[in-house]
Amino acid sequence: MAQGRGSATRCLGVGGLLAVCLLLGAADAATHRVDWSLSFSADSWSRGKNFRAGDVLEFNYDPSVHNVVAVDAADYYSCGSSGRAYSSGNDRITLGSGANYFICSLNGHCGMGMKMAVNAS
Ligand SMILES: [Cu+2]
Repeated sequence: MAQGRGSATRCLGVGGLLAVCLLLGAADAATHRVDWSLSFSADSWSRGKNFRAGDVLEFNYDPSVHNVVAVDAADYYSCGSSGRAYSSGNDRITLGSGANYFICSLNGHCGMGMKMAVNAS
C-alpha cells in the first residue's frame, strides 16, 4: 500500500524526441495504515503525520476481538459507540475535514485507551 503523498510527473516518450507529461495533482489522497490493537498509541502513531480531508485510514486488526467505530466527540470521550461500526479487520475509512474520532467498542478496549482522534485539514 502506497504511503504518503506527493505530486508525480508521468512522461510518455514519443518518438524519442518529444515527451508528453502529465502533472498529476499534488492533492493525491494519502493512505495511512493503522495497526489497530490494544497497544496502539495514537500519540506516537500520528506524530509527524499530516492529515487531509480525503486521506484514507486503513485499519488493520483482528476482527474477532476488535472493531472500529467512527464516533463523535462526545462518544470519543465517554466511549459511547453510537456511530458507524466497521468490523472487516481491514477497513478503509476516508477522513472528513476537521476532527475525526475512532474507537474500538469491543471488550472495554476504548476505556483501555484504544481510541484516536485525527484532525484533517
Ligand atoms: Cu478492541
